[in-house]
Amino acid sequence: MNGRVIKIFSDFYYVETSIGVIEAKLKTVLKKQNLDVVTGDFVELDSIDINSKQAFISGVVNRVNLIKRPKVANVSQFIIVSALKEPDLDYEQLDRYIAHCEYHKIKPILCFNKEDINDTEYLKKKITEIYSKIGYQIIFTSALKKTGINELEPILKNNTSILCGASGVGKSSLINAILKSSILKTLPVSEKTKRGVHTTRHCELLEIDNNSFIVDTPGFSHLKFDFLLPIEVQNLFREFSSIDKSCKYNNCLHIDEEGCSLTSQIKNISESRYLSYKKFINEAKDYEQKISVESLKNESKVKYNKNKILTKISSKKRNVSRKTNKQNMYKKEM
Ligand SMILES: Nc1nc2c(ncn2[C@@H]2O[C@H](COP(=O)(O)OP(=O)(O)OP(=O)(O)O)[C@@H](O)[C@H]2O)c(=O)[nH]1
Ligand SMILES: [Mg+2]
Ligand SMILES: [Zn+2]
Repeated sequence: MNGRVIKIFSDFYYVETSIGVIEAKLKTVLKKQNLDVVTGDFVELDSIDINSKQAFISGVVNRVNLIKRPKVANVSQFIIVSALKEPDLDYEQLDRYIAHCEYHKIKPILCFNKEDINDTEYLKKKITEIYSKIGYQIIFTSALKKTGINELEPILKNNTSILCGASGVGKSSLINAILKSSILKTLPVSEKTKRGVHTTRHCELLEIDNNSFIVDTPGFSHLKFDFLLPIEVQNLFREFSSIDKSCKYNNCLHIDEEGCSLTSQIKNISESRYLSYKKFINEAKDYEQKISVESLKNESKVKYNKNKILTKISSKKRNVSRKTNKQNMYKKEM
């Protein structure tokens, strides 16, 4: 029998199957292989006890993808949730989430919640201008007044969607509205700041229907771009592809290089997006610096050979080896 892991609790894997949720443990062979089974994995079950609904996991189907934090496999899209207000919309944080989706090549849907709060019309217009223009799908919702939920439902159909976004934007409230239950705990923003923690802490696949799942997350705290080279950052911003084509330089960051085509194209890039871009470039520059320092250090590091310590001397200072000497002599004779 096949199924899908919907949550993990210590050694127990809860697997959704055609006969309901089965409580499974890993078969010893899998443990020996050191195979990591994560939430969202499709698995094969063995030795199923129909009465007690217990079984063993005997195999894991190859994953389409794996999100590291929270650990979820086979994700089809991210729903990036922001609040229009309370807390205020944070464009940089939103761009971080979007850029991460681009990096992982997973589709993002931008959901702006709390549209019931007064005076959000201007913001909605601005958001549409920035993000619709570059091809992102946008929806406005209110988990409180249950508006926009009917727009969200078809997007979630037949998908495994992860909800992400800062604490207090209403991710758990939205899921409760979608599932028409109060399954997830929510907390007023003021209470959250007092406690300084997310209300949502665990990771579970919630079933909307047979083939549609949604995952609540406590947001991602570490989203810096300190693992990329500066030149790679523009791949995470769709609107830069046109600049990249028109710029005469090959390795241009399009920041302040003289003669860069950015100045003629700047109207195509929104101010807040460009600010985020420059910020991420700086993070990537820190990374570039770090790896260049490390490679310098490695150059003169001691080396071990058959338990003997060899100190590596830079090639310029090293004497020419006897072998090379002989070869050179041979060359001369030729
Ligand atoms: N006015 C209004 N308030 C909302 C809406 N959605 C959620 N809230 C409120 O915002 C607060 C935070 O909601 P949660 O659903 O706990 O937020 P969360 O994103 O799950 O937060 P974490 O679990 O901490 O990451 C609660 O007080 C909700 O009642 C909405 O559409 N409108
Ligand atoms: Mg929550
Ligand atoms: Zn350029």
